[in-house]
Amino acid sequence: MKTVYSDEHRHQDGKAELIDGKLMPCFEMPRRADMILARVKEVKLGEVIEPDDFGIGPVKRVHKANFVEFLRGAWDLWVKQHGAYDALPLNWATRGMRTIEPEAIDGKLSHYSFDAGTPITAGTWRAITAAANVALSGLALLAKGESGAFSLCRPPGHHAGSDFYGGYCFFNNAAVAAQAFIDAGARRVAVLDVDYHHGNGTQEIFYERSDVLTISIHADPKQEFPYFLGHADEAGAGKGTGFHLNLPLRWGSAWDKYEAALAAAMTKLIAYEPEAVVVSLGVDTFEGDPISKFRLRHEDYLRMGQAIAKSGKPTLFVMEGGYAVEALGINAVNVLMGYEQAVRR
Ligand code: FKS
Ligand code: ZN
Repeated sequence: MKTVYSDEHRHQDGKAELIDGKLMPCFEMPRRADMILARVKEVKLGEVIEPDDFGIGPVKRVHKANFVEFLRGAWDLWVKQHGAYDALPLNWATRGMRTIEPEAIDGKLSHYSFDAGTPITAGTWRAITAAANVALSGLALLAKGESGAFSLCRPPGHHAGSDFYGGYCFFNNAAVAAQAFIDAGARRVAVLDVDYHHGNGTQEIFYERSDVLTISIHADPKQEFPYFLGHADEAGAGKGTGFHLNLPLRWGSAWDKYEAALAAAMTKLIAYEPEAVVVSLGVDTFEGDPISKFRLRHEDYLRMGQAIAKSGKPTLFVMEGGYAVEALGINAVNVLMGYEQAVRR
């Protein structure tokens, strides 16, 4: 399997996030991608290629223009107001307040975000546009006939919605790729999100559509971030009714529970008969993950890849989360190797 990778991800290198009541060094760091790339090379997974530049057009197919322009200009506005250090929001609109976009940059950060863990830095724009290109270039490999491709995106994307960022995510790389499949003529695409956290952004973007089936297996939002979406009764709306599936699992879940959820996801996915599959690949389901509470082990990721291969459809793996940095390469690449073993059989 080929990997698409760009060094541009290094430009997203935030100093700190607010987590568990403390300002801590960012868990979402450049070294994550280094570890995964090193493992790709170590096991000789396949060629590593640079992305092409697709411009901002495909990003604007899933994100609103005002949101994209906010991200493009946010750092400069912040520096003018405060100086050249990372931008973090501090408060949010709640019930009974209004959603008018403020003029001041601090208010704009609050307006477009949903957490204080996602710093906008000097290099954020460079890194997020490159990550979208990495996703789109993976799709181009499938269009050329590959049965699988790996887009080693960083920063991740699945929490980013049509006009909001958060959870370390700015542009929804997987959603950009799924939409590009549709725009290239696919009638049905499925997005399967196996990150530990609910893919709230992906859900929001495609919630009222039947041409993109979205499925997320994740920690129950009653217990876990992002808390306010991801419950089992969210099944799509309007034309999209029946085309979204959430499979929340309780803290402490190990492979037995996970396997059952993944089997249910694959049954739904296969019945949909998509022309292609996009996997939001997070490996923060690992037992050693520092911010998560599932208990998957190294070998479970091989099984995960094998189960995903059952669709028989061209599959694009888009990197999302995973914070047990030393184990990240093994876990992410195990999914890809499990997939390849099953496809070749
Ligand atoms: C829990 C605090 C949680 C934010 C967690 C963000 C997770 C991001 C991710 C992504 F794939 F997007 F990177 N703080 N006490 O792993 O879902
Ligand atoms: Zn996650």
